[in-house]
This record gives sequence, structure tokens and C-alpha cells, in this order.
Amino acid sequence: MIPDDHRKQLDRHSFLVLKHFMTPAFLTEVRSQLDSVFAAEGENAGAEFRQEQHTKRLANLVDKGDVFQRIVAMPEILAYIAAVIPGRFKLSSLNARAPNPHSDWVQPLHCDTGALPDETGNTVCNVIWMLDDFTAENGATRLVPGSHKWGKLPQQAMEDPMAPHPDEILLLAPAGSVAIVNAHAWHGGTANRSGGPRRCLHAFYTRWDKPQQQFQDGMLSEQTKASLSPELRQLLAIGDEQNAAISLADPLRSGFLK
Ligand SMILES: O=C(O)CCC(=O)C(=O)O
Repeated sequence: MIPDDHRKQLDRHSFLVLKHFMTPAFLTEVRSQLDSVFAAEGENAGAEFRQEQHTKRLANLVDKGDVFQRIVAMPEILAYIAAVIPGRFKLSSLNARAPNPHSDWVQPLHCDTGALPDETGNTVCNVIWMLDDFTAENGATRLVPGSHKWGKLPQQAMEDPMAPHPDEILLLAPAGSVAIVNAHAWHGGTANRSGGPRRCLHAFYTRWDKPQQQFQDGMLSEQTKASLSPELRQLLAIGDEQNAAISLADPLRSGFLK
């Protein structure tokens, strides 16, 4: 269960920031593992899924460190996902994103996977694990509060989704904070004009009947799969034939993806 005012904030404004959710030791552990993976992957970083101009990305992170397995399965955070997505849900992907310093690159406003809510409600929710301060200068995520209820994608309603929206706000918070974001809301990365890093993880969840953005059963190594707890296997839908049929039949390829 989550506090009622948090549930209302998520429903009305599309997001909620849990400031300083991570302990300093946990934040250090996550940053250190992330930086090792970035260093190991070099130019190929993010290539299993997508690379993005003026940005460093990583994909398939559940396969790349025990700390990432803990991140996607934290009960306190899963309670917030349950408040956004009705019924059973699963992890869709775990990626990292860091807009390069001294850059002008701004993402267009988008809804993740180009998804609109359906008659049963929301189908997608994203959790942004902020590993550096999110500031107005270093590329904090922009978001249009309440837009998850508009039933339209920005590219259908705006002449230029790269342009600022009059109602957009920035998700500003100190390093170690976690933002729960209704991923039907219009949002996007902004330019990192600072000289420092703006690293974050995107833990992206989807309703059970929808495809996974990264089919975990096909992307995780056999060694990782063998090490997973029964709860994690369920959350990642490992060995689940229904999920395999849904995810492999309909790989998500539309617009901006987490
Ligand atoms: O990293 C961010 O600030 C937002 C990224 C995003 O929305 C995406 O890559 O789909």
C-alpha cells in the first residue's frame, strides 16, 4: 500500500518523486557498477536495443550485475507500479541513459512505446533512478503533468514535439531520488548543458498482456536466469510461454522507447 496522497499525485500529475530514496551506500554501488558496464561496453554501449545521438545508453541491465536485479524488484517501488498499472505487470526493460555534457540534444516529447491507456487503464509505468542531481542545466527529464489522460500522443497533437510545451515541468531532484512516472504522460530528456554527468536508470514495467520491450527470457544469459529467485523469474516472466508469445509476436518498435 502507498500513501493516499501519493496515489492522488500520481493519478493527477502523472509522476511522483521519492527524494533520497537510495541510501548513500546503495547509490555508490549502483553508480560504480553502471560505470564499469559503460567502460566495458565502450562504443557498443546500448547497441542491443538502441543508441541515441549525444547520449550514452545501456540496455539489458538485469543481465549486468546483481545490484540491477535488486533495483527492479524492490517491494516499496513495486507498490507504486501497482498503483499505476491495474492487475498483473512485469518488467519490460532496464536501461541506463546519460545525455552527454555540453550538448544541445533535446528528445521530442513522447509516450513510451507510443502507448495510450486502453479501456482497462494504464499499461506502462517507468521508474527513473536518479544517479546524479537532476537540475535545470544538466538535462533533467521534462514532463507535462496530467497528459496521461489526454488520449493523444504528442506527435498527434503538437506541431513540433521537440519544442517546449507550455505546461511542461522539469523533474528536479537530488541524486539518490527515484521518480515514478506514468509512461503514458508526455515526457522526454532535455539537454545536458552542464559539464557534469546526468546518469539515470529507467526501470520500465508493462501490464501482463503487453509485449516486453526487451524479451528478458531471450536476452538474459543462462547463468543469470539460473541465479534468479522465483519472485524475480515471475517479474521478468522467465519461462512463461504466454509472455513469449506476446512479446515475440509484437516487438515494440514505435517512436521513442525506454
Ligand atoms: O532520460 C531521460 O531524461 C528521459 C529519457 C526518455 O524518456 C526516453 O529515453 O524514452
